[in-house]
Amino acid sequence: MGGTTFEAREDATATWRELEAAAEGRRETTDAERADARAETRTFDAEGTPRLKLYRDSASWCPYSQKIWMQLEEKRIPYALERINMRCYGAKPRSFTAKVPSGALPVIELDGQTITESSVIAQVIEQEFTEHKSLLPYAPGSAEGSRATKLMRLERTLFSRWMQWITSSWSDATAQSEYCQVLDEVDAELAANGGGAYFMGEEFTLVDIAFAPFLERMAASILYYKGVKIEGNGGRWPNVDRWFAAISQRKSYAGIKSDYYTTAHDLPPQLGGCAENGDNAEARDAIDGVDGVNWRLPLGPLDENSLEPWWGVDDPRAARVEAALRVIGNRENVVRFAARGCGEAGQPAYSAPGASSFSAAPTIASLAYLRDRIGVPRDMSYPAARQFRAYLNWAIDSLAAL
Ligand SMILES: N[C@@H](CCC(=O)N[C@@H](CS)C(=O)NCC(=O)O)C(=O)O
Repeated sequence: MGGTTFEAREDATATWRELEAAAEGRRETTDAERADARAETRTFDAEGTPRLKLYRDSASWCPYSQKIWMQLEEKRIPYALERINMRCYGAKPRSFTAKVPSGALPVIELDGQTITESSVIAQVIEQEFTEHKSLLPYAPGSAEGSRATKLMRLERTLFSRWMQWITSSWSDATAQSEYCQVLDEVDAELAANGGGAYFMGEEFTLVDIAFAPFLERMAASILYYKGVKIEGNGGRWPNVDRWFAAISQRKSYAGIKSDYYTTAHDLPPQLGGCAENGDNAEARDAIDGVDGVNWRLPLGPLDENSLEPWWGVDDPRAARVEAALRVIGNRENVVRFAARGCGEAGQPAYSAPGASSFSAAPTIASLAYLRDRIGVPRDMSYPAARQFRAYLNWAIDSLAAL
C-alpha cells in the first residue's frame, strides 16, 4: 500500500493517528472478566508471581489446551502464559522442547515443576489449589464420582466416533449413524442428571470442561463437512442444546470459544484433512460466506436460530467496538499481515509504476486475505469477527465499484 496514487486520493478516511485518538480511553464494552486470548498473564487481581505457568498453542486451536485454560479461568487461578506453536503451523522454541521432548501441548509449570497430559494437569490443579472452588467435588467411589468417570469415558467414545466420521468419507452413512447414536447417549445423560443444564446437574464441573472443546469442534465441523446440524438442531438433541446455551453464558468460556469458520479451517491442518460427504455444500458455503449473505451488511440478528447459534446477548455495537480496538491496537501487525495478500514476496503483483490512476486490486486482495484469516478467539470474539468480516466485505465491494 502507500504508493503516490493511493495517497493522492481524496477521501474522508480517518488516519491511524485519528483512530488511535478516538480509541484512547475506550474500553471494550465486553465484560472485563471475560478471558482474553491475547493476555500475557492472568492475575485475577492477585499480587506476586503466579505459581503456575501455562503453555498453550499460539493460535488457540488445541482443544486439550483449551480445557486447562478454561479450568484456570473458571477457578480464577492466577497464571503466567507462554504461547507455543503447533507443528502444523510453526516451529517450537528449543527452550520448550528441552523441557518437553514430545512437544505436546498443553503443559504447565507448577512451582517450577513441569507437568504434561491434560487429564493429569487437570487433577493436579484440583489437588493443589484447594482454596479455589472444586470442579470435581466428589469422593472417589461415590455415586457422583462414578458417574463423572463414566461421563469422561463417554466423552472419549464420542471423540473417537467423531474422528472416524470427520476424517474419512468411507462408509459415511454408517459413521454418521454411529456418531449420532453416541450423541443420543450424551443427550440422554444430560437429561438424567437430576435437573440442571450441566452433566452433573446444577453444578458446572470438570466433566463439562472435558466435553466443551470437543462438542464445540464437532458442532462446527460436522455442519461444515457433513451438513448435519448438532447445535440448535431443534429436535434430536434438546439437552445438548440446553447445555450449549448454559455453558455459553459462562465468562470462562465466552472469551475462549472459537467460531464455525475458524474451526472448519483449522481442523484439516491438525487432522491431516477432513472429508466432505456431499450433503454439506449449502452449510459450507454459508459458513464461508460465499452465499452473499453471511459476512455481509446488513447483518441479521445473532441468536439461537442463527446458522451458528449464539446463546448470549447480541450487542452489535459492542462487537464493532471490540473489533475496532483490536485492529487499532495491533495495526502494524494487521497491516503487515494483510499486505501479504497482495503479492508474493519480491513480486509486487499489482504494481503499475507510473500509473496515473488508482488501482484498487492490491487493497482488495489484502482486505480479502485478512478477512479470510481472522481467527476466533485468537484475534477477537465471534460477534466481533462477524462484524469485522462484514465491514471488510463492505470495503471490498466499495473499492471494487470504483
Ligand atoms: N493426550 C494429550 C494430547 C495433547 C495433544 O494431542 N496435543 C496436540 C495439540 S491439540 C499437540 O501438542 N501436538 C503437537 C503439535 O501439534 O505440535 C493431552 O491430553 O494433553
